[in-house]
Amino acid sequence: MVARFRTACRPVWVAVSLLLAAGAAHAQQVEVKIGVASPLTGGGAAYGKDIENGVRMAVDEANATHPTIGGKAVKFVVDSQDDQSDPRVSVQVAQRLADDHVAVVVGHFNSGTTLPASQIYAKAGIPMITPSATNPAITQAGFGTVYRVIATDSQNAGNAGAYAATVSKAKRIAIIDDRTAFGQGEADEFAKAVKANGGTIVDREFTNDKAVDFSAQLTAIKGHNPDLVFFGGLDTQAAMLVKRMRQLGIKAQFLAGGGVKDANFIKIAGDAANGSAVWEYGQPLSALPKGKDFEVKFKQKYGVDMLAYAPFAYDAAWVAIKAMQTANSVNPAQFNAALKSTDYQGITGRIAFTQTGDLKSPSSTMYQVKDVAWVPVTTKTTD
Ligand code: ABU
Repeated sequence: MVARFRTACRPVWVAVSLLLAAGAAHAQQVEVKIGVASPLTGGGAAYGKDIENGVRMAVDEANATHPTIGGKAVKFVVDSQDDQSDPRVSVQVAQRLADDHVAVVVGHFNSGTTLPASQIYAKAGIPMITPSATNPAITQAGFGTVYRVIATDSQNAGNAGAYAATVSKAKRIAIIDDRTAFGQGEADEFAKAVKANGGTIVDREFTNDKAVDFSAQLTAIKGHNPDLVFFGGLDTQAAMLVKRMRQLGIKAQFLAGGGVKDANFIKIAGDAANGSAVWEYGQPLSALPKGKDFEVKFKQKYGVDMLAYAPFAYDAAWVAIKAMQTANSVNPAQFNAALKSTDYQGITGRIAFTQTGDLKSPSSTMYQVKDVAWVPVTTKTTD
């Protein structure tokens, strides 16, 4: 009788045991928040979504491996916040992410939002990895928690300035910038490099990042008869600017820095896009072993083409996850040391940090529009 009872009950006990085991494992699973801070509304929203998508892709891949850290099952969760590209909002967002106890933040997109937000993360002891904010000052504060997986504007716009003064042999260079921390900063770095390479700047103008009419500045620039015009600012304004240049009969070479090399620029500038040149951070994805695969996977997952900084955001998220795994801890105070000694082969290339959190071997590439497409011209890597 007893034997019959035990036999009949065995499947039930097995099922109960499995449920209890699953419940215990589930109870032990730790949720680790990965903060993402970028513009999800306003003019920079496409960039912000691109960054968020890059992070989500890394997080989904990491979760699919059923990671264990510190002896506990871990589930990474994205905590995405909209900073609206506004430095004041970025401070509120940073405080919200700190209050949410995120382990790390990937962001912000803009240099102008990253600069104030980085102070809040540093105070909270939360590592921050920007995939896109390139003003050199971001890492110069020496917080010890701030990282950047992309070249700076002293490297990228510096290359642009050296190119303009030497390779392009422009004799009369004019500059216009959008007065943001990024645009003005990169125009400053460009100007510095032009002068260091013996070039001549004949005019420097500025606008703001909301402007849609550049007639006044371009009329002034035209009066100086430049053979090259550099713009410090982002894709949409760059496109409107080059369009207006051609309407006003300015035949000078158009050159820009980062944040311009994308489909949006070509779409808005139309025929005026042809011949435009930019220096953009990193190596061409087509030249990187896993670059093409990333682009395809991104399109399959989200149904849209990646814009510009998704691969950097994806790499930033993986760098953070790997640091937690190396330190065997999701506590920022513990894994920040592992972040400092990162040596990771990402989609965008090798990621290893200097003392201040910048890339040890940053690259940047010049592209030019030919037949309605961006074509890589040359890549420079600093070792
Ligand atoms: N570096 C490209 C644009 C983002 C920023 O630095 O503001």
